[in-house]
Amino acid sequence: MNGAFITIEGSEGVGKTSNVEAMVARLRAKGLTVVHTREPGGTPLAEDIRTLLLDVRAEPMASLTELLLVFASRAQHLDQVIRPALARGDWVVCDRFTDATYAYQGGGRGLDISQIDQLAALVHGDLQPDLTIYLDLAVDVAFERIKGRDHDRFEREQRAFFESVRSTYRTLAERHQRYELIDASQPLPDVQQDIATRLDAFVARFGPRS
Ligand code: Z5A
Repeated sequence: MNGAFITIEGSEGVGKTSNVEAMVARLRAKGLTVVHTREPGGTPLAEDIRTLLLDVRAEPMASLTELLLVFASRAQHLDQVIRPALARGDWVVCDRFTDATYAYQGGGRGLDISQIDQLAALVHGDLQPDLTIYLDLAVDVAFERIKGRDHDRFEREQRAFFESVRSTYRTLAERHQRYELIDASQPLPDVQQDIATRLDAFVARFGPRS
């Protein structure tokens, strides 16, 4: 595989959507072919699974059901989009990947990390992102940013859930060298500049591979 695999992560409301387009545009301006995609979702079938995951319904979803749906969506996305793109030498920018599963299903829901490890090994083996841009923001500030909008099934969770999500992400950021932790409490132009600096350094390091 020749292309780079870049993910953007963070809890709800940290500004992923507000920043990912600028990241993709910056890479394209360098002449790179970039596939911009997201999880859960990224293919029609995987987007249907996303709808199942996000919709609020009367029947509560068991945490294990949630975990399996996340990985079912990911298996489809890898097969149809991510692996073919990387094999072509394209760069992939993905809004969330398996780190979100460690943060939400592991940290938030309290599922056993070894179950997530096993499913990750089954679904993507040793394929890991080359770079992860992690937007870090206090939960209270994130809540304030999203307060006017319709809340999906995850966004209805309580503060303790999101504190656990953030704390898991911060642990991952300490553990993995591929992480770039961005202070998402800065004004948006500063966040974008910070990301651009890290992205440029990564492109210089990773370079176009033959
Ligand atoms: N999920 C999971 O459980 N397990 C998994 O493995 C995966 C996902 C892959 C959907 O993800 C849900 O899936 C997610 C976890 C679960 N649930 N939650 N929560 P998603 O990524 O589609 O959903 P999201 O996290 O809610 O993302 P979002 O709606 O796109 O929010 P965001 O991208 O982080 O924020 P934003 O929309 O860019 O910004 C929010 C507001 O803040 C907006 O008004 C902006 O204008 C404003 N903003 C942004 N940046 C700033 C700054 N710097 N200053 C001030 N205001 C700002």
